[in-house]
Amino acid sequence: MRKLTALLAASLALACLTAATAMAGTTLTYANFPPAKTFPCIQMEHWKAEIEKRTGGEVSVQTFPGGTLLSAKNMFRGVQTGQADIGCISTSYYPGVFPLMSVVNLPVAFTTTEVASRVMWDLFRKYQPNEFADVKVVTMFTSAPSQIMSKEPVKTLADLNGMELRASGSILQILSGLGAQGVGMPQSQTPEALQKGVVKGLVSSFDVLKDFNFAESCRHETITNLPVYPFAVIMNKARWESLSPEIRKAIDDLGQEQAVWTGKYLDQHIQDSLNWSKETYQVEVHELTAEEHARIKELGAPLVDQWKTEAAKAGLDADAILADMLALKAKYEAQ
Ligand code: DTR
Repeated sequence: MRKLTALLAASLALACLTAATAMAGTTLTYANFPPAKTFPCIQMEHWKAEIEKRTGGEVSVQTFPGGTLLSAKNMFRGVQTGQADIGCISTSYYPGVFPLMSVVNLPVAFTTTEVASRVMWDLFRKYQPNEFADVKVVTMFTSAPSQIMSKEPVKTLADLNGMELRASGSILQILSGLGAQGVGMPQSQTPEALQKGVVKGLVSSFDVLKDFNFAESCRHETITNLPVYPFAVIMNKARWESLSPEIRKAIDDLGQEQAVWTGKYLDQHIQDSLNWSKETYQVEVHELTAEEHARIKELGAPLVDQWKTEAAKAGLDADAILADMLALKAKYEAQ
């Protein structure tokens, strides 16, 4: 009898707790490093709205753009330790930490963000890389192909000689091959570096001309089609495991859709941003010759071998991963 009473009391307590949790709902904090207007934050707000809708308001997401909760470089650790439930990282800001997914940062001439983002997500799903073992991956996407934005014109590659340009990841090495001086830093530090003259321009996708108003100081844009930067949205593992199966399903169902949505948004926004920059600041767009594009390609080639060596050191089947990436790229480009 006493056992039964205890059991009843325990079930009652559990029922009350469950009801209280349901009433209180679940709040998830989501940290991001760049300002609210930029595409990593636009996609964050889209994800928030979708998850709140799909869970019927049971989940509410509290977003923290602009590094207000975690900065670019603290993001990975901050999510692992639970300072934020969710965080958005640019894997290129963590050299050597993501041996598999950094394949997406290689110079393989992605032409759209949508294709690159689809490829990245599929690769992640297929390989479930160990580098993300300590966190739950919510979605992935990339930036658009990278171009040069500078104060002084870069009309030919020779104009790059000695020019300090902010970049990250594989692009730094290509820049040094071109005679420029790459300065590695997260995007969120670029406005100050440009303003102080530490750098004379940057290498990124054209969305930043409008979203950071870089068009005002960088009136010259040179089409280089350098690599895309990979991004991952990650969640604290224990927090993930504490969520109900229904909430987890809503999050999982959104993974690929979110990657595609972000890709489409950015592809369109690149065009809008460039048009806006031409109208507002009369920026000039410079095209390089076919020979100069070939030179850029040549400088990128050793990066593939370097990536393979690093990936093999991390115990990965580099050839298979690379072949899969190229096959996925071809498949989505054909669609
Ligand atoms: N090009 C990468 C990624 C990137 C492109 N646009 C934005 C906006 C905000 C943050 C990052 C990015 C980079 O420059 O870091």
